Amino acid sequence: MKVIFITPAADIRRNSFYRFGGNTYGHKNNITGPLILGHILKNSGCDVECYEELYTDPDYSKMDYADVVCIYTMTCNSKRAYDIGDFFRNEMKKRVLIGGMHASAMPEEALLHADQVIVGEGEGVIEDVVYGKMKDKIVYGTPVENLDEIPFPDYTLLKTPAKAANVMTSRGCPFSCNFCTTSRMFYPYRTRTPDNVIKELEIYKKAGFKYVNFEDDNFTADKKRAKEILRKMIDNDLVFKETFFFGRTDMANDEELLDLLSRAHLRRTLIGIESLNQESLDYVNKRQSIEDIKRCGEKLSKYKIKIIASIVLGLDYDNISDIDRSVQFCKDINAYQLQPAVLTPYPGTPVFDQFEKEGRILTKEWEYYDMTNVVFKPSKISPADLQREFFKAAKSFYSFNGALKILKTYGFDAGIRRLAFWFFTRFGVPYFNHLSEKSNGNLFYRLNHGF
Ligand code: B12
Ligand code: SF4
Repeated sequence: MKVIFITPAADIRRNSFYRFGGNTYGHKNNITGPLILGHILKNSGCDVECYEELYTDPDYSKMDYADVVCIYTMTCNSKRAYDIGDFFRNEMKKRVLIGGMHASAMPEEALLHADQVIVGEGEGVIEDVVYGKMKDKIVYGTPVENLDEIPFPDYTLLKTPAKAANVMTSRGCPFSCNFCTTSRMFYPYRTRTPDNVIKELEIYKKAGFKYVNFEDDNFTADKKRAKEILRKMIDNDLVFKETFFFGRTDMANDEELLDLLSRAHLRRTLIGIESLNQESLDYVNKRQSIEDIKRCGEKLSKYKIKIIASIVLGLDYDNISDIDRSVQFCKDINAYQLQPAVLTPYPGTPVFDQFEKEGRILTKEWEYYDMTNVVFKPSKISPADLQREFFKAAKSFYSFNGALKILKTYGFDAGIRRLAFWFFTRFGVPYFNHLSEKSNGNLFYRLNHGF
């Protein structure tokens, strides 16, 4: 049986300008789910191909050979996923399965574009669904109990480019911030043993990957286990050129951990700073103090770990000056990158339920749910001002002088990348102003003139 997996990208992410910008942001990489499920199906005798739309446009009209088409969804690419689903079902007469983050929160909606929808983790059910043994329209997967028992992502199935291999050493997170989707989709928090992770890294080393990303939602949640993995990486010569990971400010309380992270080349980390307003941190249930954030900034620079500082814009207790303060703080700690994220009420999260109840959701056009657009009514700022703040934050952080500083500290490649950000972020506010006066139904116009 021939099975095709597709990871769609929203329309805006498939234009050349965006793809060029994406390339300056990081190394090409892929979500692991389709490569794991594909591996399970390959082991059962299927012929599997996986495609990822972020970097190239596969020609679906030539895929008449497929028996089953499996499509992943996150919220912002769900419209594109549904279009692909409709194309394969209606034009190519193929069987379509849909799964992933968004379909798991909105299975009835996804079912309008698929023959079957799988909710949650797919490992336990994918074979039975593909071979027609489970016929329910909506199939509920159960969380994998022992993550060491599932196959590794199989990159030989991937027909589109990947420069970095993504590794999930755990699933979920022991915390439960109110805007977070993953700690709910992947529940409860589970970990793999260090030896199992090392076996996977050996494969990527042999395959010639220079970069690896630890895409765990919170790699350092269990510090003892993280340290064990890092020691084994160092001892077994499994250190890559650079390994990205998602961390949390609490990792700065453990200097032995920071030293190991640095020695194992886990030297680029995304940290959820979220806000410098303690009321906001408490409101999102972050369980993090301003002191934790400050200590983290200092300690990580001591160990040469680059911080990608993520701040959330539009929290209920934040006003414009709180946002400006957060951006200034990220500059002060010389963060390597800033990731301003507009608060996004993803279906399935408490913040979605709250805003829905309060009538504050402005639109359910899911393609705008990508953390760069305002899709709800903030409590202290107007929607248009919040949108403008997003572009202003990026512009103010990515200054020309900041780029020179990064060039001096981290070298040529990092400096050039930063200069590209400086260039792109100049256009944000004019772009918003231009679209917000163009009455063609675009989101920015509606944010400015009302829905
Ligand atoms: C790697 C990653 C990326 C990579 C690659 C993504 C890509 N090519 O699209 C990069 C960095 C490029 C990226 C970009 C973005 N990402 Co991203 N990303 C991830 C991350 C960290 C890991 C994915 C992963 O491997 N998960 C682990 C595996 C085991 O899970 P899985 O892939 O979901 O697969 C399981 C199930 O979903 C299911 N399943 C999966 N596919 C299918 C298909 C079928 C048919 C079936 C039946 C089942 C099924 O079974 C699998 C096994 O259990 C997730 C967080 C997370 N924990 O998932 C965020 C995440 C998916 N990203 C997110 C977002 C918002 C984005 C961006 C919009 C960010 C931005 N502003 O630019 C973009 C959008 C990109 C796009 N495609 O349009 C959000 C999505 C939230 C939501 N509810 O929609 C997440 C959840 C992170 C978060 N903030 O919470 N991302
Ligand atoms: S710490 Fe990060 S991964 Fe964990 S619940 Fe909060 S936002 Fe989600």
